[in-house]
Amino acid sequence: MTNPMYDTLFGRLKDQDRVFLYLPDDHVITAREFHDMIGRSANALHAAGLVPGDRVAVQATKSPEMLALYAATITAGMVFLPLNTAYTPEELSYFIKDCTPGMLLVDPDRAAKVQDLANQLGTRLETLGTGGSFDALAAVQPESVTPVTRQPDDLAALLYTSGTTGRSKGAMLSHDNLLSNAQALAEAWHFTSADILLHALPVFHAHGLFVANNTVLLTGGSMIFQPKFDLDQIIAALPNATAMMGVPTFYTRLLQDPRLTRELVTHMRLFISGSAPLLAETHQTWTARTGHAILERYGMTETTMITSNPYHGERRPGTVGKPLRDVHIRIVDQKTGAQLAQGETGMIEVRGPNVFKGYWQMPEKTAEEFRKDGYFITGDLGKIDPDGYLHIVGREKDLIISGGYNIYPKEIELALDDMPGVLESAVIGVPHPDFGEAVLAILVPADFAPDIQAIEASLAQHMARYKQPKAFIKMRELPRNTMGKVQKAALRQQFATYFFE
Ligand code: MLC
Ligand code: AMP
Repeated sequence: MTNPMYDTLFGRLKDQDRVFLYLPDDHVITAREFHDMIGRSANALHAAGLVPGDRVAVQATKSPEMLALYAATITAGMVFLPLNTAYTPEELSYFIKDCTPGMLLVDPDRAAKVQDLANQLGTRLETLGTGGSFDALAAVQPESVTPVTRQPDDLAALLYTSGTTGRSKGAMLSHDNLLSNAQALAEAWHFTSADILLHALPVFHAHGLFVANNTVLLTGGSMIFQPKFDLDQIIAALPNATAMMGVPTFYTRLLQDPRLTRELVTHMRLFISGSAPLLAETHQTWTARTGHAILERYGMTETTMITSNPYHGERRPGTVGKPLRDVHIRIVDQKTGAQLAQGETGMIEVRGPNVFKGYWQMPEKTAEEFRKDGYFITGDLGKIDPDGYLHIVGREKDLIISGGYNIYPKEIELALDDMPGVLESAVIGVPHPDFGEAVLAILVPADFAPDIQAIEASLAQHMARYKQPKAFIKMRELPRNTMGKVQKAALRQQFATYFFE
């Protein structure tokens, strides 16, 4: 084997004239054409002087070019580092400083905003997409490519996950991590070359990037590749697709549309949900409306997919199913690490070929999150029922999951505490009909009242839109326990029925 991911996933596109990507406006890209795009992009990375092991950081709109760059980076022996398109230049600067990429690629209309940053850090900046400088470089390269030799444990991707205490951590994922997971998922979900996956997720996270693309690439299917979740586009595409992967918001939004009927989805064989809890009620309503039981699965950036409900057999609402092939989970006492009896609730820990290689340049942080016997501590709380299904019952980590995006309250609290008129703040996630959870900020005013509009305007300058609180509340003081720690659980309970305008 020379390059595990090329050999198993990307190389097989070569010389095939079948459609690989169905794009808006009836455009298609065949497997052969896509392989040519990979070849040209990989050769462009080499021509730009990048060498194996270099990080290639990308903050760009979802497009076939971006997907080809993912495959090209790995084929060229480099490490793909996608970044949320919502990040502000200020947020971007942390990642670029931390991972020191050989190249940063952004959309042409974003280049002016990040040029200063690239200059300051001495990072090579290129633009990706129509009229982009990288596309121009790739266009003059040969399409034939020689994959750079890599070992299964070599890095393929670096994906940042936010830390509870502030600093984001880059999760290092190897060829083998990603391939073993693609193989387990393809088998568990019965993907074949006849599948057409409706792909409307972003490609800067594990769900849209690995779970969706790698499973299809491995099994030789094709994708209806949509730029983002758009209800009309999804409804239009469903009759031509066989499978869809989405976050719960996809399903709740579709359920609100009268066009979602049994007839619309007769061609579909599988609906998959993950990245955030799917309410049992959504599961049941979906089944009643469409005749399909949504298959819920559970994963993390650090581990890619861990458990899945069965393809054949009961897809149990409110559970995330059983461990995937070769993946082991256990429930332990949070403090002692001792394994708990079946049925008891505790920390979920996971071990297997899917588990990442550690956090980029953070050996101590990595050591803290692993047990000595190799189990990774997820930060999620769960229990296993008598039939072996995992139930996620909460999170030990202070994390909000809104529409499938992770938001760390600490990051927002630190920004709010610096605002004029704010003595202190607490940020919590409360139930939201569209996003599952939404960010609510509770402010304790100092000696003068904080100006909420000014705070919103200031946050908008520095912070991605999805992290910004959807509502603000003022309180005289925050509830604290005897140790002086803010009681977030009490706040979540108090505002559980908060009505978002
Ligand atoms: C958009 N907004 C959000 C938001 N998405 N706010 C909070 N949470 C979100 N997830 C903001 C917008 O900026 C906008 O601000 C307003 O909310 C309404 O936007 P919208 O047009 O309704 O949103 P839309 O663009 O349709 O996006 C919603 C979404 C999207 C759910 C389709 O967020 C999405 O694709 N989420 C998927 C995330 C994902 O892939 N997660 C996987 C992580 S991997 P304004 O300015 O209008 O107020 C992982 C591992 C695993 O977790 O297990 O899979
Ligand atoms: P991320 O770090 O973005 O990969 O987010 C991973 C987290 O998403 C997990 O630790 C869980 O808390 C959550 N998650 C993923 N899938 C599910 C699911 N099906 N149900 C509940 N939570 C989930």
